[in-house]
Amino acid sequence: MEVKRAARIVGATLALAALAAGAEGEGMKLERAWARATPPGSPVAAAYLVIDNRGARSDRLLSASSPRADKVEVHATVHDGDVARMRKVEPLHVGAGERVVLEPGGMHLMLMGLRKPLAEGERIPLVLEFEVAGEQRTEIRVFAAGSDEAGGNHHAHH
Ligand SMILES: [Cu+2]
Repeated sequence: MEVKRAARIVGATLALAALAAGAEGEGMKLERAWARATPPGSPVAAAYLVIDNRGARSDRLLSASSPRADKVEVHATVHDGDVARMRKVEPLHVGAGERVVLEPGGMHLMLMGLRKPLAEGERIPLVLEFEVAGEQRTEIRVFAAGSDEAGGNHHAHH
């Protein structure tokens, strides 16, 4: 009796673990990663994307990297009177079912120590390392300087 009950509990636990693993594997979606072209000599660029956690567990972005930059940080834009300042966000929390939108005027990825300028039409590899979802890869599409994602003009916060 006890053994049977234990077996049922183990079975249920394994089924749950399998469900969770499936959800983790497909849970984290990186969408619409983009950036603006940078002028020659610019050491930094901001990049934007949507992080959509469709998994059942909340997650944290532990690190970000790109072969085109020495380092990639998550920044928030904080308004201090008329001055917009940037603050490092570490780690970035992405709750279960939450969509975190990085967009001009708000949170962004900061590519620091650019190896060369971002040119319009390029696709820049980007790797995000999550605590639960693990390594997720995407590409940053580079639009003309002064563009928003739709290609129109937009006030830049940098
Ligand atoms: Cu920044």
